[in-house]
Amino acid sequence: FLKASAVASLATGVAAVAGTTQAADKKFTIALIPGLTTDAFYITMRKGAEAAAKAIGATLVFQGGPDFNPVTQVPVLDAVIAKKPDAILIAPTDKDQLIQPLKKANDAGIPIITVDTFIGTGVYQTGKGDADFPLAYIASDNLLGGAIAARALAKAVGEKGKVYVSNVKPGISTTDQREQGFKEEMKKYPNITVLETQYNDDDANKAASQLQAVFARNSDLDGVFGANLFSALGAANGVQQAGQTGKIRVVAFDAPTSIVDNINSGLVDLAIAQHPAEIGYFGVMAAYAHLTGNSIPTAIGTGFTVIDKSNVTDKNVAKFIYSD
Ligand code: T6T
Repeated sequence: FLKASAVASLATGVAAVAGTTQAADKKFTIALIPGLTTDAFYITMRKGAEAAAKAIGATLVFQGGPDFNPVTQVPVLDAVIAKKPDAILIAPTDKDQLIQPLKKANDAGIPIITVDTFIGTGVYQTGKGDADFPLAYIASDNLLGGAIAARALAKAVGEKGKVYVSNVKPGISTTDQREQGFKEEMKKYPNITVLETQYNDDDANKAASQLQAVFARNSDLDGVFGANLFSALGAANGVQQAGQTGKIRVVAFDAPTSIVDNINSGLVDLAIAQHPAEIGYFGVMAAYAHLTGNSIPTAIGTGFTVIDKSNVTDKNVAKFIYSD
């Protein structure tokens, strides 16, 4: 015979696994703090998060800074913590600088899940280090994305010549890993020289001027890898302004609507679309699972869709173009 208390705990256990106990009587508020609010990548992530929130009857709060910078993101985070949401999903804008600000949220008992970017090493719940407290990291495999970009650019330039990476700034987990994956893969192409990385602070105009400056110093420049949306758009604009469309080849990370025109015109060879809606969706669902007593995986990887001239009109591909 089971004692009454054991029956009660068994019942709780079953309900927790089914994830139904608290769902029925509590409407959760889940905050999503993007890297910046005006980026098509995060606008698309928000849509996925909203869809999940609607499905579980939760309220989604979307609040972020005007640029991709800890200086503007930390005050937003503090304001969100003060509102005591049930969980925070955040794309930390720096691997190190967001550790202490997020620890405050964790100490206040708010579960943290990082989406897109990570803090520390991105390996959570290990019991080691000062940045293992987030419950989960939900994102693209950015090392793999960098390697895909390298292979594509190597092919486009005929496996020889000079290329460089247009990147945001060091310290961002995603773009650091893309560059790392790109450079590792490029070691397989001994006839390709990878020039010094150009950092643009997420400013497409800066990325465009840098392209022209690198070309001025290297008239034999063959290609560029734009490691995120603004780096890629800017580098492509720079190629166009330099009158080098089709001569300096461009491989782009991210897929805003403007990328379609750039692919069709031959300015950009290929775009690696992330699945930001999926990241947002699983972010909210993982938070909900945790809040209703279920265990969740510490890492969830989402996929890529590689878009080029051959498939850009295919609706199963075009659906991965980001929302504006
Ligand atoms: O590439 C995305 C995101 O993955 C990265 O962390 C920051 O830049 C983007 O938001 C694109 O602008």
